[in-house]
Amino acid sequence: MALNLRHFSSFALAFILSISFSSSSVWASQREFDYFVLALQWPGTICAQTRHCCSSNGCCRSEPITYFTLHGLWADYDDGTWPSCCTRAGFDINKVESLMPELQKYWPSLYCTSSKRCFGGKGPIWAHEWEKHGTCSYPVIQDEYDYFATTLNLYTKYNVTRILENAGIDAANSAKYLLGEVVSAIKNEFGATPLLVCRHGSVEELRICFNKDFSPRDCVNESSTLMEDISKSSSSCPRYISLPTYEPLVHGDLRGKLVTSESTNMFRLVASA
Ligand code: U2P
Repeated sequence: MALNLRHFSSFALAFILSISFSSSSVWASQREFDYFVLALQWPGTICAQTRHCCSSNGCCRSEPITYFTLHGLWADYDDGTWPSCCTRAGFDINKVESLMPELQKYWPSLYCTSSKRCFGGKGPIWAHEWEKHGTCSYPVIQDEYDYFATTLNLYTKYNVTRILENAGIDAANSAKYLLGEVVSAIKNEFGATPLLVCRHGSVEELRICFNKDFSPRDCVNESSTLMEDISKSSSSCPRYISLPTYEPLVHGDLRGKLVTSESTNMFRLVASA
């Protein structure tokens, strides 16, 4: 029995060691990142392409979203590449339960298809972003909660929608803004050059970048040698760009809107009686 116990404890020890060794070797397999990209999406551009609705889709809310929403916080290399899926720490929604109201409001999926997870299967956008990018932001970001809390903090601290509004750049279907005007507005307030991604002249993404101590820094620019970044640089935007709005898509889950408009009508009826 004593022998068996000894065997069991050496087996347990070997097992624990192999787990910790394999997870640290995952860290070691991709070198530490250089800087952060905070990627924001413009729902007006993305929702205009969304063809159908689902309850988890931000495009299907009763009111159109007229502020930049979060895409993700990415750990990138200076050469324009990035590590991905660095550990096997799978997304656990329970760990971010307390952040849910903010995540739902500011970090909704704008697509109906669920997102790819690192080691098989699909999940919400948060699972994709944590597993693909968050697990690579060690040692600055320590765990899943830290990843989402840090991202929400940066998003709130550097309110890009407000910065643009203060510069007279608003969500509008007909207005066109000079690309240089948009870049300068961000640069003046944020202190570093952003990167814009456009689709047919509409802003699809706006990215701002940070050093590892979260001080603002310029995003990787067009001089990058990578095709991926060249196609995704501000050069994908024409000289004049827009921040369009959209009509919320209608689906079976729009009871919120019906209730609101019914109650508004009721209020009007009462008020006019
Ligand atoms: O641009 C297409 C997708 O590539 C990933 N990306 C892009 C630029 C960058 O600096 N870092 C980066 O990770 C993003 O992948 P996703 O998170 O969407 O899977 C981006 O959408």
